[in-house]
Amino acid sequence: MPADMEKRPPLKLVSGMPILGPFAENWENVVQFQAKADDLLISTYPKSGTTWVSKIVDLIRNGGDTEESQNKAIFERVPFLECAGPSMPSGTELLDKLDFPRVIKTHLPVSVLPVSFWEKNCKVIYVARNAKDVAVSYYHFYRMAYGHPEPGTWDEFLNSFMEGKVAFGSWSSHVKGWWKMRQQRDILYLFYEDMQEDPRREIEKVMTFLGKDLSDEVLEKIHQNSSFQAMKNNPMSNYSTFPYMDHSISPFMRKGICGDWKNQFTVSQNEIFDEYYRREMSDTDLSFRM
Ligand code: A3P
Ligand code: EST
Repeated sequence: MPADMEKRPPLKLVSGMPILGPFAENWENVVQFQAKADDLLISTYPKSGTTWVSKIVDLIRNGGDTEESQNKAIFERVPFLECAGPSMPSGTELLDKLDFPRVIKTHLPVSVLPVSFWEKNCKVIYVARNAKDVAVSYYHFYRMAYGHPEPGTWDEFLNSFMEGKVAFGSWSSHVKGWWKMRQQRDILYLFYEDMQEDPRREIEKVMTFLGKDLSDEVLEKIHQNSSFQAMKNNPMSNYSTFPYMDHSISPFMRKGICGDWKNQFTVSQNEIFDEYYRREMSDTDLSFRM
């Protein structure tokens, strides 16, 4: 870890949204970011399948060429717009050097997305995952990725999550905001649970959205190469080459399943969470499978 890095800096607020300390320092560059009309945006709340769908998109775009997809790590092929930290290029710097057309990752809610994405009418792929599995996955990510504040105990983290006092704020506002926006914009709204249920079907949805037509053979290759095991074993997609993460605490590619929350929530936490969930989701037709 570089000497100039504070291991667990506090979150900061940008336009009312909590964000990682170093990200807040670079915020002006994010606000000013100039999207191009052919940029493809991959948007998610953290831990909802961002890396998985990034890998699928990357493979579809290069026609299933696994060699090309291997020449750089996924976090370099699909730069993270608002990312910034000591001794590393920021997301906006990486994007300025990237060949067009670009694929861009973001965790920003609709309310703070740089306006140029709306002005240029960029295509967006949004992935949502059920709140309970997101909370569990996020807790383990906070533990392993320095740069996040101390998560505290699981119970403390779960309370912060329900209060929206975690990086990127409230899960419910995020998923509902993008769900509403899909009626007005060119947004493909996917669910992690559907990707688990039938990855081939969801890969085909992405292919159609990108205006591509690939053979069954290529689609099968993409399916194999984007499976949990293949990505976990692949240094270009398992974040093992990324600094500031301790995979011995919890690997980035952790479990990759639906319903892991059942191993983490107590009966009482589950009751409290269900109450929170009913409250937050009473004003939307968006629904999740747990
Ligand atoms: P778990 O912590 O539940 O295992 P993100 O990329 O948005 O940070 O999301 C990370 C989560 O997606 C982790 O969840 C990770 O294991 C899971 N994931 C990543 N690639 C996957 C794949 N190919 N199939 C299923 N799950 C995957
Ligand atoms: C947060 C969410 C995410 O989906 C990916 C990453 C990669 C960049 C990470 C950040 C994160 C967590 C915190 C850091 C940051 C780079 C420096 C910072 O310490 C590890």
